[in-house]
Order: sequence, then C-alpha cells, then structure tokens
Amino acid sequence: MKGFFVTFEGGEGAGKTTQIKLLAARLQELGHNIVVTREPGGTKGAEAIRELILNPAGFNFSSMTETMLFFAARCDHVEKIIIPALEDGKIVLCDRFTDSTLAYQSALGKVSGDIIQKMANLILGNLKPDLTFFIDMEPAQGLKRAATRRGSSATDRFELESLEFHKRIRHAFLRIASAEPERCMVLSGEQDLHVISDQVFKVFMQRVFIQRTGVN
Ligand code: Z5A
Repeated sequence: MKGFFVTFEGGEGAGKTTQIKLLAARLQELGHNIVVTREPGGTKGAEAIRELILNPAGFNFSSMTETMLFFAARCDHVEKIIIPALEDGKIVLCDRFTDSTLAYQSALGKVSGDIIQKMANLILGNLKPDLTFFIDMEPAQGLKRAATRRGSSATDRFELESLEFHKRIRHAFLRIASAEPERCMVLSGEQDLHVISDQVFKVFMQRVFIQRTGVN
C-alpha cells in the first residue's frame, strides 16, 4: 500500500483528538492528502455501532459481544475508508485502533489478548499502523480534562468506570508500546499541546522518511 497509516492511542482526555487536528493542519499546509478518522466509527455503519456500545443506558453487552462489535465496526471502517485511502497514497490519521481493543477489552481480563489478536488477524490481515502515538498521562488528570471538554454533553460508558480501571488501561497501553518500540512512540500528554505537536510532527516526518527511503 502506498499511503501511511498513523494511529493515536491513550486514555480518556489525553489529547489524541487535539494532536490529530494539529498534525492534520500541518500536513495539509504542506500539501499532503490526509484522511482523519476515528474508532469506533468512521463510516455510517460503524458510527451506528459506536452508539450501541458507548451509550451508558445501552444494552449491557458481555465483554466478548462488545469486543466483536468493536471489530465489526473496524471491519466496515477498514474496508470502506482506511484501505481505499492507503491504496490511494493518502496519510490516514486515526483516533484509536486495535491497541484500544487490546487495552480496554483485554486489560480488564475478560477477553484474552490472544483472542483479540486472532480476531485482528482474521479481520485486518496484514494491515497494521505504520506509526502509533501513545499520549500518556495520569488518568485522574485526563478524566478532568475530558469532563471540562464535554461540558453538559452525555458521558459515555467508559468514562463512568473507576479511576482504578483507567489506571489499568494506562499500564496496558505502556506495555503494548514497550513491546513494539519500532511502531510505537510514547509522548507525555502533560506537556503544552504545541510542544507535543512539535514532537508528533518530528517523529512523523522521520518515520515517513525511513519508510519511503529505507534509510534509518
Ligand atoms: N474503546 C474500546 O473500549 N475499545 C476499542 O477498540 C476502541 C475504543 C476503538 C471511545 O471514546 C471509547 O471507546 C473510549 C475507549 C473505547 N473510551 N474511553 N475512555 P471516545 O473516542 O469518545 O473517547 P476518547 O478517545 O477518550 O476521547 P477524548 O475524551 O476526546 O480524549 P482525547 O481525544 O484524548 O482528548 P482531546 O479531546 O484532544 O482533549 C480533551 C481536552 O483536553 C480538550 O478540552 C483539549 O482542549 C484539552 N487538551 C488536550 N491536550 C491538552 C494539553 N496538552 N494541555 C492542556 N489541555 C489539553
């Protein structure tokens, strides 16, 4: 595939959406063709699945059902948006991807990482992000930020989970990142957002250069 696939991961309110917007703006200024998207979501069908999963007054799905719904949404998203964009040579910036499923659904110990990996292999084949940014921050701080941003709009199902839950998610992300250092870059979300944006841009440019030239 000719494009470049970048995902942003991290806990609630860490600043993923903010950093995607800043990177997209910079790359657009340089004349790159960008697709900004998110998970769960990105297509009409996947956004409908998002509503089903995140609604706190929803269906109380089992962990396995919920995991399959995340993958059903991902399947539609990958087929209709991500693969066509990459085949077209575009840069895809995606807010969350399979690392979120590994962190959230497996870190809770309810669906094994092995099962999630098998589902990923089945549905995604060889598709993997070229680069993943983990925006890391202390969960209490992130939840505070998310609440400020949300204002009076509805809280989702995961935001209602305990601080202990969010701490486990943070550790799960850090474990994933340390297991795959060539793909993953951990950045502190507690810095000024423009400082983080400069770090994201620099790493992005280096990785694209390495991918395009093979020179490290
Ligand atoms: N989930 C799952 O369980 N399994 C899966 O496979 C997938 C997802 C794909 C999706 O919710 C939920 O689904 C998610 C995991 C689960 N739930 N949780 N938790 P979402 O996508 O709606 O929620 P989110 O990804 O956590 O989004 P968020 O709360 O919007 O966080 P964010 O994008 O990281 O943060 P932000 O919107 O960029 O920033 C939040 C606020 O902080 C905002 O007011 C910013 O202006 C401010 N901000 C950002 N950066 C800074 C800095 N550096 N300094 C100061 N203030 C800042």
